[in-house]
Amino acid sequence: MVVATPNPIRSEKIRNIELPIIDLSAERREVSGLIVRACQEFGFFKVINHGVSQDVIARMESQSFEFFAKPVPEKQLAGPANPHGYGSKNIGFNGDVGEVEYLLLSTNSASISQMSNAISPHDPTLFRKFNCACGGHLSLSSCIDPKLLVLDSSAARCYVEAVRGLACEILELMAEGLWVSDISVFSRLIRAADSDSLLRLNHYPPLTEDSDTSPSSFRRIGFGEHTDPQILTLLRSNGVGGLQISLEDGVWIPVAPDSSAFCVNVGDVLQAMTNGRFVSVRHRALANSYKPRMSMAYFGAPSPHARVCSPPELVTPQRPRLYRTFTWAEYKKAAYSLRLGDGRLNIFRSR
Ligand code: GA4
Repeated sequence: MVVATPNPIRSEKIRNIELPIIDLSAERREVSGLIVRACQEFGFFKVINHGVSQDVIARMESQSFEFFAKPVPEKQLAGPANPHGYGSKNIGFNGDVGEVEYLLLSTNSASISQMSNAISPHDPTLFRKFNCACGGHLSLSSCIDPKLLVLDSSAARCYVEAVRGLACEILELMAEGLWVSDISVFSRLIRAADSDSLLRLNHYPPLTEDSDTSPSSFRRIGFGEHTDPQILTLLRSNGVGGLQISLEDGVWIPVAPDSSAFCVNVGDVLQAMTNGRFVSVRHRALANSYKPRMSMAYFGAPSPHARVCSPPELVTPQRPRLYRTFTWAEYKKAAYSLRLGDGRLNIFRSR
């Protein structure tokens, strides 16, 4: 007879495995094969030679540090985190907390402009910075309305343009590597003008002089374990570690920090669209006790009414359809009604 242990304490193990590092400047066919393999085995990989200008990244990061260094009332000018704005410790609607403060933004222009104002209200130099900051990364269409120039010149606007481009490129490489004939089947969803993509700036502060210094305070959960609901996440962090992934319950793999790479991970929607070939893997972030960790995550998402279903090549008699068709709005509603660490995709499994 199995006797249940009251309040079992989940033991945790750390396993040191290096995530695949994929050089995007290598031969296309080879790159797409490596990406597919990484998404099947780890759901996570790093990309180098990714083409996002270090200048655009550095400007975004320094503005993020500037923002989080402000007094709380000023940060609150960005509005509450739900749906988009500044949050501290509380994550989502259902009581999840972490040692993190963050700025959550929709990547459409109106929301980015709101943040630009919160970061650098009335910065008269923004207009001048327009050309040098964006280099070749800003598309002509985003420059059309002169009223938007100051906003478009912001670091956030340039950063989002650049990472969206990179995410689309990676999604197309995935489709090619999976031998799906419609190679924009995934990328088209985040290219849509009303895509629900997000930019999230996370600041994990170090312990301060008056912090509790008991041993347990040195293993602080910055952002608890979860999977990302969207299609694809591109995460860039400063040189401070903290990200861990879990391929097996209770076993954590630390991801070595690398400020010149992007860490890419499969979200729930991509797991569903690949009919389970790619895995949306649980991960978490620990806060470093001594150094601030800053991460900038782009979550590429479909538009609310986009239908999520696998392309025909990925459904075969040997691999029948795993998930029913759903809209992103339906999925998001389910995600927000659950706790951070809850599994969500199971609700959408085909019978
Ligand atoms: C995890 C990924 C993104 O950070 C996020 C998070 C969102 C939030 O912080 O508001 C969620 C979380 C994330 C998944 C489950 C729900 C929603 C908190 C939460 C408890 C912005 C997202 O899209 O989903």
